[in-house]
Amino acid sequence: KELVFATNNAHKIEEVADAAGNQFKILRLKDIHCNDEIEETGTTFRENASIKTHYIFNKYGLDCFGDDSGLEIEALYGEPGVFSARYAGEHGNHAANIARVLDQMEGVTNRKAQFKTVISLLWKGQEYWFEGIVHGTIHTEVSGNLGFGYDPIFQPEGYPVTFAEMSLQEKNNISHRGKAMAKLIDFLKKL
Ligand code: ITT
Repeated sequence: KELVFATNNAHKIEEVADAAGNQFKILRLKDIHCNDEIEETGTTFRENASIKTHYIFNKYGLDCFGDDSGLEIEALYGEPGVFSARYAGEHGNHAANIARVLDQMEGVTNRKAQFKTVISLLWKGQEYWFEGIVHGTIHTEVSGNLGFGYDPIFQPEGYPVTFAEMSLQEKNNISHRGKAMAKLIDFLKKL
């Protein structure tokens, strides 16, 4: 099975390729010669995941899946949420996004947060969704330099380290994306 993964995020590609193993072949946007930035105008992860897959299907007619994800912090009423990639303004400026979160969380005792991923799959004209959540807490400073995005300030429940201090495989075993991917793969295997 061949599937296009509708993302421009190289870290997501790495994690997803690892989660998929050799069970199906993932094509990157550059493999189908697509350099487009897909505009995310939705207000939920589900809507944005759907926007990504519909864009690719409408333009190329290919089966594909897309991942929309983000960090939801309880004390910030679910922010940054769908704005995770552009919380400090500029899309994908992870250092600035982390700085803004740490700033907002200064002096806040409730450090609870969750990462969430919603995957949209467009398969033979039908859409399916798969979700994954991991609970954890927000650190008061960065630790670790692996992973991407908010990984250096997110400590998953039950572990003594942040996602940025875990190998890709360790993170995939417990992460929001790892869980959503496991559901997607399970579904694809049954087709
Ligand atoms: P695509 O839309 O092209 O897939 P993106 O980076 O814009 O890539 P999102 O719109 O889903 O992806 O934004 C997700 C943001 O949430 C991402 O840029 C990170 O800041 C954060 N994020 C998502 N998953 C994460 C993870 O596993 N670890 C750390 N931060 C994550």
